[in-house]
Amino acid sequence: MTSGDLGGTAVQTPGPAAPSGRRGRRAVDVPALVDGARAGDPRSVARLISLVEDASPALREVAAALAPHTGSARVVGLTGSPGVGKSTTTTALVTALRARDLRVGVLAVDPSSPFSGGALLGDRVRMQDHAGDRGVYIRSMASRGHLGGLSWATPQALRVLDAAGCDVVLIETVGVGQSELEIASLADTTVVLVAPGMGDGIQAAKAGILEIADLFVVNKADRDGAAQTARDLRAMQSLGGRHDRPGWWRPPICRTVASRDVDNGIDEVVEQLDRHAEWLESSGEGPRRRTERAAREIEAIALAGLRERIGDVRGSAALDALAARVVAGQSDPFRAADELLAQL
Ligand SMILES: Nc1nc2c(ncn2[C@@H]2O[C@H](COP(=O)(O)OP(=O)(O)OP(=O)(O)O)[C@@H](O)[C@H]2O)c(=O)[nH]1
Ligand SMILES: [Mg+2]
Repeated sequence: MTSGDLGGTAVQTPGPAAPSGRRGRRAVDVPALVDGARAGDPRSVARLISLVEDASPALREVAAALAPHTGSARVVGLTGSPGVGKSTTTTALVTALRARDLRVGVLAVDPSSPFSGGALLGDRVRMQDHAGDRGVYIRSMASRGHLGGLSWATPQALRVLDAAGCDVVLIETVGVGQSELEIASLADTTVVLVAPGMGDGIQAAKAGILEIADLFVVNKADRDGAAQTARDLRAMQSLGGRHDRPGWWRPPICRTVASRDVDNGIDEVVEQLDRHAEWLESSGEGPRRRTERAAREIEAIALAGLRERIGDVRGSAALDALAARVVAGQSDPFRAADELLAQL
């Protein structure tokens, strides 16, 4: 399935089987799409995300058209081990944020996520709570590019949702390898989910996840050991970290039963998210994170461009000539690389 099955407002994900090249040839009216997105038209949002995801020739025009309308969305990343309850918590958060009349975008960046066609029918059904609600956009993204990580297109999709007037964008990504570090670089607030009895706390400490969390959620608090897991986290926090700096944010630990409709602890999570947002602005950390995020985006795009040009160079006469000089001992690989870069 695609997330489009979820209802009118779920944003269609292009299937991997879509013929390549088709989109590039279709004429794109970028200003009309941006106007549509800003007016809350889900199809325009979907089309814009497809354009950025597919690195369409219109990508630059899209980025330029979106830029003046971005910068107001709060980006909340949710990460954690497979099955910890990220999608369930995301769904509950959407409900809570909608109750406050906020517009919400959801990006699920993980092939195994129910949003992107995973096996967990239960979650798909729950997400239908939000079908037909024009204040919610749901989009799953293939983690192309980095293995298991956030695709490079994710920040661009974020910009689309931002320009489309989302007050909050939730990004779900499974906590494996690099992805949680990447999510931390994308998000204003990073929520790390753990569950009792999964040894998550200890794994989190090992993987450096304690450092990236702005908020811990011990989900599945209906299970034995939730209090112990919260205590473990607290104990590990007391060992030190960046939150020890004076005036710094100390990540709170919330307990949730995200699968429950009521009394699920989600309101407390929303409150802590608000508190963190306030702290981000009052401490100056928010603007710093946003600037760092933009710098990473620029860097990624520049490096991709560079890689493309280097690809053009591969097998070229210029590279062959430099290689011959290195082989002959007339140059060294560092100098040759400098010369190659100078030619790009
Ligand atoms: N008992 C209990 N089960 C829960 C709770 N939250 C989620 N679950 C269940 O845990 C399972 C996994 O939940 P998901 O929300 O799909 O977990 P996830 O982290 O998104 O999983 P992946 O995207 O596959 O990594 C589902 O069967 C949920 O119904 C909870 O608070 N308590
Ligand atoms: Mg999930």
